[in-house]
Amino acid sequence: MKLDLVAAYRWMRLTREVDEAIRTLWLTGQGVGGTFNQRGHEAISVGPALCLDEDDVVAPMHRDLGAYLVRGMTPHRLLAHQLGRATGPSGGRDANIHGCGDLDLGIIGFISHLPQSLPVAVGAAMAFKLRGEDRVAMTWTGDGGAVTGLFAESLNLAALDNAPVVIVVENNQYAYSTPIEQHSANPDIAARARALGVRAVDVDGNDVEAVHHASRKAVNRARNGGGPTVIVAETMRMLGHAIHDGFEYVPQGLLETWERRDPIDRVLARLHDEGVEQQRIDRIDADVATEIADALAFAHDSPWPDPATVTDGVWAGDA
Ligand SMILES: Cc1ncc(C[n+]2csc(CCOP(=O)(O)OP(=O)(O)O)c2C)c(N)n1
Ligand SMILES: [Mg+2]
Repeated sequence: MKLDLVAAYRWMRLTREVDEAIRTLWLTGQGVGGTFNQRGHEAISVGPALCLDEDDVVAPMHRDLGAYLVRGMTPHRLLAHQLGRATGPSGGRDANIHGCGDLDLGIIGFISHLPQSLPVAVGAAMAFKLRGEDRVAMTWTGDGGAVTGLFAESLNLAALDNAPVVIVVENNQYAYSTPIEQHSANPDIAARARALGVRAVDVDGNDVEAVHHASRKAVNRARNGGGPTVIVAETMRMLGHAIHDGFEYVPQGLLETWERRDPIDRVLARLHDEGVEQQRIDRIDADVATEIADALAFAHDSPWPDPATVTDGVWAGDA
């Protein structure tokens, strides 16, 4: 199925604006949680998530806000989460993207220890296969995550089991302050995946059509018994690792090069090529702005968690 470019643009714009709202909350001293921005990753999170069916699951990472939104987590809940309010997905127990999940939406909360979401997604896919369910698991990991032992173990198991899982590697050139050439002896992540027995493709991670097309093929293949695929999506982390990081270590020229490949500018150019009127785009932008304003008001008006609920969801400890 061909990507609906207008819909993709809307999700990508919403992703960027929610991300900007989270950034502003922190910069104005209101956000209470860690703040990991995803600027530059809009195509990588939205494109693959748009390929999934309702019963599929995602296990996103910290720069995949678009996947949360596409799966149905509203900006209202995401911003309430960032303010630590009871109406957020963790009920105020956490206030950043770590642990931000909702199994009713098929979102496995992001696991902070990298790349632990990967074996969990592989395990979910193995369970779907074992139970004969027509479901696919999708997860995201970074270039840094891809040099861990767990990456190799997870891919090996996924390949052995022919598990219906799609693994998107967000190669954003850095793991914290370490550039890929300093953490990977062989920076060809797709080649490393293939060496482990998993089909792998490289895509331009700032081109939502390319990412979507590769993901669509991978999801169809997984659903039809064809097993796992790794999609290595090339992009750039356009801000610091987290908001406290001034990323002075990134050469300015590199950021300028990638700024010219901005995924939202790219999709806008495609929309113009396709003859979509500017008025229609302006309307989408205005709707997104209204949605963000509503979400912020909702988040600020939401209650703090009730201290009496502090042990809810705690499964171990003194009886
Ligand atoms: C096991 C483990 N070690 C260290 C960290 C701290 N940490 C969080 S993100 C990160 C860098 C991850 O880089 P990458 O996988 O490339 O993802 P990116 O942040 O670039 O999207 C590190 C070292 C962690 N979360 N888990
Ligand atoms: Mg990285």
